Amino acid sequence: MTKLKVIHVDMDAFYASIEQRDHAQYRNRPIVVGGNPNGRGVVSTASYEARKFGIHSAMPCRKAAELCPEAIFLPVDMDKYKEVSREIHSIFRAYTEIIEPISIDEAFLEIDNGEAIEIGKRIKEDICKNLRLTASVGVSYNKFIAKMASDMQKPDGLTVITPDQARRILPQLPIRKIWGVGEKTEKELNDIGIFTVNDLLQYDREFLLKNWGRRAHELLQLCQGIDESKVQIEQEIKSMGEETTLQEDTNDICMLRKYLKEFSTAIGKRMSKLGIKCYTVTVKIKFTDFKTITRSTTLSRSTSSALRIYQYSSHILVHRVPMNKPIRLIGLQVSNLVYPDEPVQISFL
Ligand code: TTP
Ligand code: MG
Repeated sequence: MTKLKVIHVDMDAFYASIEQRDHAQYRNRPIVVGGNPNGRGVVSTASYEARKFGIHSAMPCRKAAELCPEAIFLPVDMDKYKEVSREIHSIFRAYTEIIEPISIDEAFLEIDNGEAIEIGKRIKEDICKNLRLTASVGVSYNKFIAKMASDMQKPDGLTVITPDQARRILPQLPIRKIWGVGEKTEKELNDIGIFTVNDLLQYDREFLLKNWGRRAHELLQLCQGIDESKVQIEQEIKSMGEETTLQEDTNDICMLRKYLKEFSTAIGKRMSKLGIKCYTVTVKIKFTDFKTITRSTTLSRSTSSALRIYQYSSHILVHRVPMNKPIRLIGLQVSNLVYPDEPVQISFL
């Protein structure tokens, strides 16, 4: 029998809940954390009371203030939220060492003793009792389904999904719910008539594989509830990266730079969420003849800035990648990572 061994924990309205916990006057009120109603900032998160007005993360604060004039805007207090994040991790460590942090308020845990459901419950209780906060927890047989589960009964939910249940739930889901399907992929799939997971499963598989290659394979796996990725403990995250096989082999610098920009934005966002910075930026290129090269730059100061990562990678592309044959794949990776609590590393440059 497939074991339920993965737990996904995601705190509810994390920054806003901490502020409501620490200031009684904000409880049951629409709270927006990030920026201010007149400033140019965007919403980091909003309390569930504020979400009823349609306010959500990444929305301009000005718009949030229009939607809910009585909303209370609070500045981001990152040091405090990081401290709470550390406290949550020490609760996790009471149950397992296999913890993969995904962001400041989200992590996967692997439980091998067959008690994942019980441990999921206890983690929620510990968080509630010790930190006076709520978490939504998903328990399942792999990471993808566990993450889907934790999202199903937010806030304060505990959702268990067995393989049988996954097989029943998945086909009805909009394709956007599948890991890795963002706005762009959703549109591409919609354009060929795929709106739900079932649509994809019923689609001409050969066509998908021929046109989308590995991406289609991965998508088909997830749509069938298959995800073999491991819960990766923190120390093992030594780098992060993005890459893509191009629709057509090319030497078009503008297009290649556009990919680097996209990758930098995604990587920068992920690093910021984890509070990680990097020293090394690497561009990977596979040419039309499958010859692969990597070219790296090591910075004198660590960064998590998408713009800086883009500038360095773009410089590598323009000055250090020969353009004598078309390029088939482009990738960007950051490594030499610095974690939030580590003393600042002395650069070897
Ligand atoms: P999320 O877990 O995405 O959001 P949340 O915890 O506020 O709400 P939910 O109950 O839906 O999980 O993100 C965790 C924190 O990360 C969030 O409280 C604020 C921060 N964050 C940003 O600063 N910007 C963003 O765009 C997002 C999505 C999150
Ligand atoms: Mg959350």
